[in-house]
Amino acid sequence: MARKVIITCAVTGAIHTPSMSPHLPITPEEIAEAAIGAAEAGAAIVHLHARDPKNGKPDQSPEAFAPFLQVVKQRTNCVINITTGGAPTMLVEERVRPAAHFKPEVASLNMGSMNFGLYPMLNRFKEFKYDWEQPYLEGSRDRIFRNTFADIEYILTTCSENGTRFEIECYDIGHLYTLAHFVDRGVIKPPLFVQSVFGLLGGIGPHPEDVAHMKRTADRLFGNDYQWSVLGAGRNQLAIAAQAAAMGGNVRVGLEDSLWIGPGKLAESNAQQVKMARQIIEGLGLEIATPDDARNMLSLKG
Ligand code: KMH
Ligand code: ZN
Repeated sequence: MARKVIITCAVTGAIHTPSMSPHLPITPEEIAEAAIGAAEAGAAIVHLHARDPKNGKPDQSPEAFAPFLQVVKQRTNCVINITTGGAPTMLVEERVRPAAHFKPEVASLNMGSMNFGLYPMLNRFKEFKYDWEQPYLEGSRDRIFRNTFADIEYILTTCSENGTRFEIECYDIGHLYTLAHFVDRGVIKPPLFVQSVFGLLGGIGPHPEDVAHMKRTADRLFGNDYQWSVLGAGRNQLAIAAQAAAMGGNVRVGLEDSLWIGPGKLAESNAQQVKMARQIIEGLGLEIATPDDARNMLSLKG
């Protein structure tokens, strides 16, 4: 039987801003439609952020999530994954609110503090529709995405009480060691779902050697107790997905991570990227995981 590969689709995020692409989902209706389209195209998990529909600014209030969560749950069987990363401008108490409120099967968990370089996008995007966009991107020249040990533990304990498990976002090798520390202390239990992130300024690069090193290190630290997934930022998205799928990994795509479908070509939907990831996976002779496969593989509460 072919190995099953989980596709996660991160449909909007908090990195890209509305002026960068007309296809970035902003309103609850757009976010719901994007998540449903991604699920229909083969995503087993949808990773969700919310935005203020007036201007597209990241919004972690449970009220901002409620309208699209309801629709996605009604219309799909896919695993709901709520961000606890929010935006790099937010403090942890604000970031954890929607996951604490809705108690999803999965929430993201960022494994370390880092510089989070959004500002290279300023070189490409010169004109902005909303006032908040330029200062938000510019501010990342001197901003830390804060995830202290105490912050991580706070998210872990708050969400674990509800049976929520984690998409553990590791942006560098050190984050794997931080995860091993929490495993040793029994604060997080296997099976782990390690989402390694490549190609963000401030984190590990997108070179094939970086991908291989991340996998080797995670294999050494976690053995068979984890599922490995990858996320390549921007133009690296599909190349890294292909490499990782061939190496035994799962893949994440979506407009949160890349606005593109090819060189200089904007993706017109999240589903378009999911279809591309699916083609790569099936082209390798592998199968895509259904939402229930993903629930089994990750021991989710269902
Ligand atoms: N934007 C991704 C690089 C989160 O939501 O917790 C990481 C992310 C963070 O998805
Ligand atoms: Zn996210």
